[in-house]
Amino acid sequence: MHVFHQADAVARASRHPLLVSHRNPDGDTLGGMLAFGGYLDAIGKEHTRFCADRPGPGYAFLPGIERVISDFDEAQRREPDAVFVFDAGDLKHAVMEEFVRALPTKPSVVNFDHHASNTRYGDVNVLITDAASTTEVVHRFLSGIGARINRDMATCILTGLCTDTSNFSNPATSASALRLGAELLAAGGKFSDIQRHLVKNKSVGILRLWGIALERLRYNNTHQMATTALTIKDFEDCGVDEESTEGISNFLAAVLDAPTIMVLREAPGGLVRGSLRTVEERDVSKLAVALGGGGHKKAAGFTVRGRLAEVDGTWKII
Ligand SMILES: [Mn+2]
Repeated sequence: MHVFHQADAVARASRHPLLVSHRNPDGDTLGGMLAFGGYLDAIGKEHTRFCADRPGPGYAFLPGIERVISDFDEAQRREPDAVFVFDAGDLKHAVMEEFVRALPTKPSVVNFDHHASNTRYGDVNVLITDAASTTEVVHRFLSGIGARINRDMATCILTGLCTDTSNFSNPATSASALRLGAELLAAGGKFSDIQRHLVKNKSVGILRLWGIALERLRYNNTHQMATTALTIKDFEDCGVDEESTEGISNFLAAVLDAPTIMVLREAPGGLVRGSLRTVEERDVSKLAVALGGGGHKKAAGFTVRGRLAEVDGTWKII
């Protein structure tokens, strides 16, 4: 049986599926979960939508987002007997490892993803690494089983595509991504809503933070890498939280003439997060994996212990 039909069989056989987005959710993991949820609604399958972290207010426009819960106990009370995970390279990323193990129902796990570093942790793995987004994977699944895609599902799928292609501008923008974008617009996907809520949404504080990041940009000839760094003090000075760095690396990748870009930022709890982008035939996921992270060839990230310090004009993790 084709993997699409295996995944569908798990959904149809399940009494109560649990759909899961990864933590620090983005438009792709949420869009994938919500589009799949739309399909379950269409076949009359009661289900739960879960994300360990509350989706940011910017995602409130996504149809069905109001049904997403973040309470583990509540999710457990609904006794899910199948778990569908979207856009997470491993169960840890979805904060589901222990949760799934602890469920008395011993659920089947279905994994929808497009990350090359995916560990194939599911009982069914719908893993398509040439897809631009997990929502493209979900779309291929829905098309493959002959499901109808309504307007709301089209908006959710388009949101993931926009997120992971940086609005059809980064190297993930494949021919199939552009074709799918056109198809979703024709199906009623609300592209202008997505742009308004996820792009044209930066406050003065956020752009001041970006200003600091731009001022600190340095180029290393040996590694052919542009690097910048943001500290917790920078977030405080600009009156924004650490999450506000989302988008800086994508913005730099869209406009900066450098083969590789690394944005380092301090996070609460003595952590430093690194965000890597490349526009060339390099594989930044290898560097990210070496540092305990993961991602795609062209966009990857990692988290390490430490803090940032400027030493002789360059930023170091100490
Ligand atoms: Mn993705």
